[in-house]
Amino acid sequence: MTTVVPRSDFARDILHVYAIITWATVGIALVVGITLAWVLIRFRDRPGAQLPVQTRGHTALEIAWTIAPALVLLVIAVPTIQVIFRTQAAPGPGALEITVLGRQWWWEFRYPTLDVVTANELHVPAGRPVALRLDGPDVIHSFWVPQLGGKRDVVPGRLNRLAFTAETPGEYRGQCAEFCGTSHANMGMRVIVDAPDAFERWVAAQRAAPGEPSGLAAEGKAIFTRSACVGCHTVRGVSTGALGPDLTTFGSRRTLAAGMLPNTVEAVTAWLKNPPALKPGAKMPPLGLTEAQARAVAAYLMSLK
Ligand code: HEC
Ligand SMILES: [Cu+2]
Repeated sequence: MTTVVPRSDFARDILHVYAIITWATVGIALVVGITLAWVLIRFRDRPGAQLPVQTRGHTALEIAWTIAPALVLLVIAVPTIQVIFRTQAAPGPGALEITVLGRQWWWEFRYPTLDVVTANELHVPAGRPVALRLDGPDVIHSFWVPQLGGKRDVVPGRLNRLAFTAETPGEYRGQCAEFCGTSHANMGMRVIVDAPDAFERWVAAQRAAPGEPSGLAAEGKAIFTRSACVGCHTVRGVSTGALGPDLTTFGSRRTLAAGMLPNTVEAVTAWLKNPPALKPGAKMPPLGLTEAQARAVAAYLMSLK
């Protein structure tokens, strides 16, 4: 999770500017440090030393130390502005459109052209530009996946865009980068860059109708459908709530609660019993499920792949 190992065109552009600024400031630090050391030694007070020559109102000096910083700023500004324009440009045709909604304290990802909705784990194909539309219903968040792109703010009522082409399949961690309340620090995400055929398989799996569960999972489904869950969560074909993450293929996610916990039966069971105990401020209330009920519902949710 480091900006200095970029894995997209966007992240490479950012690193380029970052490198220019780093080397420019290293150079300035050296010049200033060495000059200071030289002055301290050369003009130090010695017994019987004369006062050094005093300089006042030296026009050439004044001009020099006005122009030098202006040049430094120019060296930094030109590539920075170029990169700002490049990373704001509209993505080319063929880009995959994805809507990113920042919510307290999780991420929703919608693929309007593919009819897929998921949360906290964004799948993108390697080598194809993706065009993110950043929007959000509550407060300001910031989308940041150091190796791929960002930071770009997610501002309610204002559409921001971010486009990048991921280069290498793998899993990349991201984090909300704008303080947004109690569990801001727990608002992580994962971007999973798939090879193109693996991405196609993932999309097909997301769109497939969920099978009918059996055994413990069937019990869990019965509890789910008669609980408040259905008012907040969508499971395609079962419920249409919109306050919490879409759970249609919850079992295919690697993590739970915006990257906080591994997606295991134990963690899901603990989560269902008392979400705010695991994630401070979580906007899912404890629903009074017993251990056995929570296990059954966890079995059901894990079966949704
Ligand atoms: C008042 C609305 C509400 C109700 C009722 C509710 N949830 Fe949630 N749920 C949420 C919200 C909001 C989140 C996101 C919490 C977060 O990560 O900060 C969430 C998260 C989850 C997650 C984790 C999803 C993920 O991908 O990380 C699961 C699983 C879940 N809920 C299952 C349930 C079940 C099962 C029930 C019923 C027993 C239920 N929820 C009832 C709002 C609700
Ligand atoms: Cu935040």
